Amino acid sequence: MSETVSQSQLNSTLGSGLDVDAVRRDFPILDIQVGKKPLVYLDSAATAQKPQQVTDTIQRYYMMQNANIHRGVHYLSQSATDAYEESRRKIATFFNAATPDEIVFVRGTTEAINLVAQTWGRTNIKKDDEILISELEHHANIVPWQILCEEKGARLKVIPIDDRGRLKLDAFEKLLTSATRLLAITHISNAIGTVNPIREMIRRAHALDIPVLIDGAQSAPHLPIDLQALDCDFYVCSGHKLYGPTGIGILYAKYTILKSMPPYQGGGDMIQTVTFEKTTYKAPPERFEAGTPNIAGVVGLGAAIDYVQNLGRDRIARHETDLIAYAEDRLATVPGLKLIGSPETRAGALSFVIDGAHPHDIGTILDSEGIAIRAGHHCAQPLMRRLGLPSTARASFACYNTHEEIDALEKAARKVQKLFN
Ligand code: 7TS
Repeated sequence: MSETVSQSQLNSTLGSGLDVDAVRRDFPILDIQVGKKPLVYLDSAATAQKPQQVTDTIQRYYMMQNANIHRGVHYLSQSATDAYEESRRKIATFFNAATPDEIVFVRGTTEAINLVAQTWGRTNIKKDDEILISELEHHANIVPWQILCEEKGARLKVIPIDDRGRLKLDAFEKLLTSATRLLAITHISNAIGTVNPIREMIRRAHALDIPVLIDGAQSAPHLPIDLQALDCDFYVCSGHKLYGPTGIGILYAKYTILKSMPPYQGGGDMIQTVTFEKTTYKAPPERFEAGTPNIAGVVGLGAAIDYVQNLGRDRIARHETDLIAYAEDRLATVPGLKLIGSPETRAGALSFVIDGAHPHDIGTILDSEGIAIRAGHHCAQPLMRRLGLPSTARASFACYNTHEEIDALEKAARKVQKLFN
């Protein structure tokens, strides 16, 4: 590597203000070897690794605090309830929700979207209504709406993308009509990394009184999110992509909307009174949290939020922007390698193909070098079809990745190219 490149790498890392060596020490898994190679983890869009602060918190919860919440008068139950509700408050502050009551705990992005479709959607969507999504969506933001549309006789409309992988905003304008009842759109494409101009899109939808759901699965880990400034009606994300545990996620909705929504699941903890004749429900968020929730997951997610806040979301975003730009530059020099899409703003992930090599072969060869990427359709089959590709190889980035890891990716991609050409 030339000295100039090393210097610019150094500058950019210093420029982000993130001490990546220190960050990496918080993630013990990054020290494992794959075969005899050090692990290079470039699959954080699928799930991020967890810092020790999170795993310690979960362990401490089970060792010192474990009890069921919202029911016991005993010490442990109160302690667990306090920890659970403290996480809700932290998360509300982190995303700048108006109140913690706007935060509903769910299993993840997928469950959050299904919840909205099955409660708000079943109440508000009628025959011939339209739900507007985009060609960039993950299946989790397609299929729940399809199920709802089938049930109601409503129609799913799709904002197309251009060849650079950007939404066509002129088409978007035309697709917003008096029949549109909801805009449900991803903030960042998990497959190709496009960052959508959601603030402007929300503004335009609201000008026609159309509510907006933002799929934040890929944006919550990479961008500072201010829900009140964004003014979206729903925002959904998964804890496990945000350095938290699996099986916990967040549904945010404006309180007036949550209050208008019927329950999702019935059971314990979501009721006020039950008789065989009639049951009355608690107010949100409890109304949507039937049964014993993932208490340890909520507490662990709170620790993940603390962790991200301590590192600084702006610092993480600057570091990742550097990494993506560096990866784009380096990969572009590999003969026969094609980056998929070229949006002005990309975050979190990038996809590529290599002439003559199937993406699964790329994934396997990279794995033999200790490099973890994802190969496949990334749960975005309609996007793959639009791109004319069955699948891609995707590298995705997090606060703990380094320029050296991208050098390793470039080197391995060159090896693939040579093997197949
Ligand atoms: N929406 C987007 C944009 C996503 O990237 C994902 C997960 C989901 C929804 C669903 O999230 P879940 O936590 O409920 O599963 N994306 C990926 C991915 O890109 N690779 O594995 C999971």
